[in-house]
Amino acid sequence: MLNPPKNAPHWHVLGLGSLGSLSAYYLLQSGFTVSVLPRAPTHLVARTLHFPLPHTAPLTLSLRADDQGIPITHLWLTVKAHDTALALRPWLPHLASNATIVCLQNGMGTLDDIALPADCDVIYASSTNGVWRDADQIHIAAENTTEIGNHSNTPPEWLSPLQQQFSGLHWNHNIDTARWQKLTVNAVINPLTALYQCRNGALLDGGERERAMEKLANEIDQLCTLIFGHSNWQADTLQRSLSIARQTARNTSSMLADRLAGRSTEIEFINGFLLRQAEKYDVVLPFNQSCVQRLQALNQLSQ
Ligand code: KPL
Repeated sequence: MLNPPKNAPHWHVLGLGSLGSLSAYYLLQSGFTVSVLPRAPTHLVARTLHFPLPHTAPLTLSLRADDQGIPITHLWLTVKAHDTALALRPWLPHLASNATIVCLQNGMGTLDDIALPADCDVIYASSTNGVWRDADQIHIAAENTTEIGNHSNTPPEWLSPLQQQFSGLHWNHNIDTARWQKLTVNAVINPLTALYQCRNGALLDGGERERAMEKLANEIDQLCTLIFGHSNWQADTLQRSLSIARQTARNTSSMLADRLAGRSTEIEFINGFLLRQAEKYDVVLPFNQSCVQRLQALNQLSQ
């Protein structure tokens, strides 16, 4: 572990799923102090997590939420898209007016209806790391890249020490494009892995599953071309999805993991978000719609 950087912020992590746990681990390894926010301020948690990282011996990490007096100046937000409003609400009064919020979640539109402090700085992050959690065990199936940024060219000071531990973490001032690219890949891989109940790599069957990927991707490219224009959207959603499915072949997608655990999935904020955009542009995405409906039905069964 490194020495704490000068004037290092204290980080609060909300959402100890796979990426949240891994982020907390990297923040601690970079020398920052970290607290985990429990789901309700009155509810203290202590978690022990196991990280069989490729470069280190397995290790156990304890995180505490024992400093509730500290205002939240730096929040690492990794709750599931559909849990965001509920998980964040009790902490809103504790957020500093100029808080930095790093939002590392699948999906889009998660903060739309939340009254964040007016001066807070929302930084989005988008990761293609293949990570999953099984009880307190974190499994890293693929260390890829994580783009992080707002619209500024200058990264915050805390990024540099973090980058030394968080492999593949890059500042990207054009984060919107990165987020759309991630969203579209998630919209192809996640619902299909959840419906076929297969790992990412098993979508690459040269047959029915790949044809389903193509149908989703074509509809999505049709929509994104309308939103961004031909010159700004490369219409390569299928190629990017095939490539990520190959790179994360052994991974259980987050949507399949939710489904297997009997939890609600993020479908409303991934393909559901795309359907809401499609409505605004007066287009229909029939195959996306049918995947959303099938997953919504499964969400209802899990409630
Ligand atoms: O983001 C992912 C997810 O599972 O949510 C991918 C990149 C598809 C890796 O599994």
